[in-house]
Parts: sequence; C-alpha cells; structure tokens
Amino acid sequence: MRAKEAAEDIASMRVRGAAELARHAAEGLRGEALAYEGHDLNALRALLDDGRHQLIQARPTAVSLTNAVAYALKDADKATSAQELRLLVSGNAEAFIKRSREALKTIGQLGANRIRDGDLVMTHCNSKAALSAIIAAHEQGKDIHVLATESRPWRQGLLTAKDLHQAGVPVELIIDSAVRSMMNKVDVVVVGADTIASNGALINKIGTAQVALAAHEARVPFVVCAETFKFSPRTVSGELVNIEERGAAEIVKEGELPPGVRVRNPVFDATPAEYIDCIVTEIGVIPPCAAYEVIIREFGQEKFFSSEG
Ligand code: RI2
Repeated sequence: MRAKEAAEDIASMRVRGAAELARHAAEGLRGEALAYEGHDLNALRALLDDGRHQLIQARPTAVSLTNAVAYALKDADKATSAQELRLLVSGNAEAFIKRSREALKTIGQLGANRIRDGDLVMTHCNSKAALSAIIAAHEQGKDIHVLATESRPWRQGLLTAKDLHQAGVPVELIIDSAVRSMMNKVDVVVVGADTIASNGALINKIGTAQVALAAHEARVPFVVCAETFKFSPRTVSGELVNIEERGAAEIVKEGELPPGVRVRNPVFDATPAEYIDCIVTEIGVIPPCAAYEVIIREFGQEKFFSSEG
C-alpha cells in the first residue's frame, strides 16, 4: 500500500479509529518508501513529502495521524542515500505500529483496574483503547455490563456492540439521547480519545462532552483511554485543535429539508479537563492536568513550534 491509497482509506473512513488510522498512515509511508526502486535520494524525499502531506490532510482532528507520520519520518533528513532512507522509514513505521499495539495492551490492563466487579460501564463511539480496558476487566472475571451509545451519524456504537458481544461481554445499545436518562444507573464511563490537548481537554467523537457532562452531574467517574501518541504537542504552542466537519449527506437524505436549510455535522467535540477523572495511558494512569508533562516527555521541546508536527 502506498501513501496515497492509505490517505484515501482514511479520508473516506474505510479505516477509522484514531489509533488504527495512525497505524494505517505509518503503513502507507512504509509502502511508499519500499516501493521506490531508484537511487535518487531527493526523488524519494519528494515522494515521502508528498505522501506526508496527503496523509496529514486526510482527517484534520486526530493528532495520532500527525504523530504517526512524524514518527515514521523521524531522522529522515539525516539519511545520506535512498537505500538508507528507505530502510529508516520502513523501520520507523514498523516500530510505531509495534509500539502502538503494545500500548493498547497495557492500556487494557491498567484501564481494567478502574472497572470494578458488578459495574455497569457506559462507552461512546468505538474506541479500541476503551474496549481494551473493558474486555480486560471482563477477562479478569469481573461481572460487568456495558451500555454502548449509538454514536450518530456513523453509528459506530453498533461496531462496539458487536466487538463486545464477540468478546463475551454483555452489552446493550442505547440511542445517544438516552445518555442522561440512563446515567443514574451507570458506575463508570470509559471512552477513547482522538486528541488530548496540553490543558488536559479531550477531543473525541461528537457527543462525548454531553456524556461527560451527564456523568459529572451524576457523580459517575469518567475515564479516558489514550495512547501517548494521541497527545498533541502543537497545543503546547497554543494551537487549537481543528474540529472536522463532515457533509450533510451523513445526516439527511436529499430533499428531506427545504432548500436553504443548512445541516451542521461537527464530528468531534471538546470535553474540558474538569470533567475527566483520569487518562489511562501506556505510561500510567494520569490526571488530565499531567497532559503537559506527558507531551514534554514524549515529544520534547523541539516539537512545540514546528509547523506540521
Ligand atoms: P481508538 C474514533 O474516531 C472515535 O472518536 C474514538 O473514540 C477514537 O477514534 C479513538 O479510537 P473516528 O475515527 O484509537 O470514528 O481508541 O471518527 O480506536
């Protein structure tokens, strides 16, 4: 698979989920590097640069994508031959994919500790990181039940219900507007992340902020599961997270509304740090106010002011 193909898969949402699309981007750059059979270092650099642009523009919100691309191209400027660059990018991409899979497992183990025997767990959208924790809790022998929100308009809640059912976890599906009504019965909310900002805010699937608000009001712990590559170094330099807005066709059919009525379809929202109890990462369970330190540890100072991460 070349970078262009990977970018198309991501933009069309054939591949989705913040971590999965990051791995797909890394795989695309690896493919781009390995497909080049020439000896012209600058020609390969140009191909990779083009691929990098296509990938990071494929979806604007999940920083995991930008971070994966940066990881795959780490030290690319130091390569002195096309062959060296090819091996470097391929090795970096493989290392990212391996690291991200290991992170998912660790998050599962740590996140499971936040889920107690007998808990009713609510989750929103379809996050592999959140599911890793929920399934690990079930595998530890805890008697848990899950409420999965439908997550309009793409209805990723159906994927969550299928994933949990397949893993043997009892699960029920609810429509998004049933969240407040069901919250009094819920013991813990576990969600994933597309991006974590330096102030500890969570950017995740639209509706997450409403779930968090309802959990806060009902005094239900709200747990976020996020690999460290979902933390955004660019937010340290004050950059705001760009919230993707998708087309009206995902919400209404043609002719359902009078002409001139506009449909808004923001697909992510921001949950403030004060509604988050903890963030489960592969380097430990942290309070949201520690997001800045995670960014410094993982990305270093030099990333803060780069224009494309
Ligand atoms: P994992 C998804 O975005 C959801 O917002 C989900 O919570 C988040 O990515 C993290 O997913 P989308 O691609 O990386 O469905 O934990 O728009 O799988």
